[in-house]
Amino acid sequence: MRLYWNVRCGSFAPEAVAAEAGIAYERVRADERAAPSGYQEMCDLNPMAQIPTVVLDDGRVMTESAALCIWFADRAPAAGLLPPGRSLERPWVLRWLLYLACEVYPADQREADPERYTTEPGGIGAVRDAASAHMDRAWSLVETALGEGPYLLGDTLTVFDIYAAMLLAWHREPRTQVARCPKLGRLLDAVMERPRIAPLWSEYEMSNRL
Ligand SMILES: N[C@@H](CCC(=O)N[C@@H](CS)C(=O)NCC(=O)O)C(=O)O
Repeated sequence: MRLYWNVRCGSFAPEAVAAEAGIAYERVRADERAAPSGYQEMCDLNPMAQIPTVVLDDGRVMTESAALCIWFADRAPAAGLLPPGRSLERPWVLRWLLYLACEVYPADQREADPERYTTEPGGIGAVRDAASAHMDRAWSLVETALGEGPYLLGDTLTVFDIYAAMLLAWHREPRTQVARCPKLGRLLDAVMERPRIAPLWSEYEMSNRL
């Protein structure tokens, strides 16, 4: 299996899940400037030209960060990163993971690159403002799902926590956000300090705004 990654990109979550689960694979950096050959290779394989891109052992190309997290967690059940099939915790973790993937990640993209989401140059500011407001509401909702913590399931780390920490670190003002949502702040600290995740966290330059 080969995974294309880049700093501050959505490959962080599946890579952190793989690190926690002890899954081995080949890594190729794909950066238009810093690693142009990896970038070109990734674009040739994946018409979406998005990171993460994974090439499976049978040659198929796999995308979608949340799907990769779920798949890696299922491959290593002993790591406990996703509750087992019939437990009620599983749909709970999947619900909030997919909420992040479907609502928060795209809002982050609209906020970061608003010009891609309107054909009206005068509307760029409005796209960014609406994305910021959407994201703030979404994070407040996620905060209400967190209990004693530090993770969604208490002391048990799951794919949700890793994904949430990644998106929080990308926030335009992560410290303002976690001041508003202290349970999310506790989750962020707990994830980035984990011994198997901390080296990836710095390689991905995730702390730039923290
Ligand atoms: N839905 C995809 C989104 C992936 C994505 O947009 N990745 C960004 C990096 S964080 C990217 O490659 N953007 C380049 C582009 O969209 O042109 C996922 O969850 O994996």
